[in-house]
Amino acid sequence: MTIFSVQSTIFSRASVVLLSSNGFKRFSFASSFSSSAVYSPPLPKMKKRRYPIVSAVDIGGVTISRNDVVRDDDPTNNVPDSIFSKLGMQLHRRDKHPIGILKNAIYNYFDSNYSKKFEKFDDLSPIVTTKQNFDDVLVPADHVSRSLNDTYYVDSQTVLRCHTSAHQAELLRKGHSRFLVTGDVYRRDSIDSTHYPVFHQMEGFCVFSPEDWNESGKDSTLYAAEDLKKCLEGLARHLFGSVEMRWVDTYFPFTNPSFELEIYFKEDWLEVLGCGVTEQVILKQSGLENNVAWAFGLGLERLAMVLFDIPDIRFFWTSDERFTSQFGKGELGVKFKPYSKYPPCYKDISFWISDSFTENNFCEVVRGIAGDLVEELKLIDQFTNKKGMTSHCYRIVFRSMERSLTDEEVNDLQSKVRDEVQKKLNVELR
Ligand code: FA5
Ligand code: MG
Repeated sequence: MTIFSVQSTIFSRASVVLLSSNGFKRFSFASSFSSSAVYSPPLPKMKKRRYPIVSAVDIGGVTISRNDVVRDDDPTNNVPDSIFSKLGMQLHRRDKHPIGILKNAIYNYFDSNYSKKFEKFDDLSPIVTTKQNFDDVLVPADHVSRSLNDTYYVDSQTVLRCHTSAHQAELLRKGHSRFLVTGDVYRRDSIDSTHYPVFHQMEGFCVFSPEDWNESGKDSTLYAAEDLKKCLEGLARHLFGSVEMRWVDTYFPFTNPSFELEIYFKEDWLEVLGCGVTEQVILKQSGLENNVAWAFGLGLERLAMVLFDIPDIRFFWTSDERFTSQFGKGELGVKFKPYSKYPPCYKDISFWISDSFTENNFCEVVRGIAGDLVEELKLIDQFTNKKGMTSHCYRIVFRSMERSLTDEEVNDLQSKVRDEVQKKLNVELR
């Protein structure tokens, strides 16, 4: 995990604004938007693995079939069946699921503190245009998040949204000025207990008019930034009571200034949200040039992990009753009781990488084979020999959350991983 973060945090943190006692023990997570790293060239399309899956899903009354999303004939398409199978699951719309319970608790906070002035959207389609996902929110043409390595493309102009910010501009244009958008978002990412290729975000957006800040005597940006922090600190207290948290300065293309909120969880700082004062250009595009606004994007799994004490992000996708039966509609204070932890099984794999090798591609190959049986994937050693060849050694941790894995099963998974990395990633096993 740490290895992956090193790459994707090159630029991000300028300073820790509000430090609590453990302030210097930092641990950061890969996150595509708070990154200014540049685009890497598209990779050749990988052959899809067949899954026994449903052929169509219904999202907000629109039917989406597998062929709409997984296209073997389009070289830009990089959506595997394992991802298609997550479309339409809508965990955030299930009142007894931790993600749905959390969404409703956040709704309650906004309803009671802002007298129901925030409009709520939770069934907007996750299939959006590159204009919505990137251009409308000022993501630069060379930003890393646009690459095929980071984002799932349906075709060259259509993606699975990688953040709920994809809906900001459209809702503003339609005249909405205070809203919450909840939805599933998709990212090619690393594998560990706090990252999953599908997760849920809630976007918040709030537009102010001159009369709002004039009275305060403050400059509009400062007014919005202070209001934003007050709102989110209040939300954190509403959800957690007292919890150790800190603000970190960061960068997003769509906000300035920009911040992240981190919560101390399981002896580390966990980034739970990004936010900031909206770039004026975005407001101007919707005819709101005399206004100022703030926006935030919450990572719902991360907040739910802290709230319900859920140790691994894969739990959200299990249908094991020992998990699902522990949560009930409106029950916020519940702490998850783990039903025995099954033993992990470690397997190492070493290979000479090629120029086109990326860790996200490797993660996707492993997930394609092992699904949720893979808990973590870590680079444990790397070196370059005299001929200039670079070797990577990864440790794969296999563990089921539901049962003990047999040696045979794990050996079989590992042998498939060895076969497929050679075929798909153009690497040479050592
Ligand atoms: C964004 O997605 C911005 N759109 C947030 C934003 C909105 C900023 C509006 C400003 C204004 P970021 O990439 O940092 O930012 O993701 C936001 C949150 O999603 C993170 O803080 C984290 O809680 C969660 N998150 C990111 N990647 C993953 C992942 N792979 N698995 C689970 N949660 C994740
Ligand atoms: Mg982030």
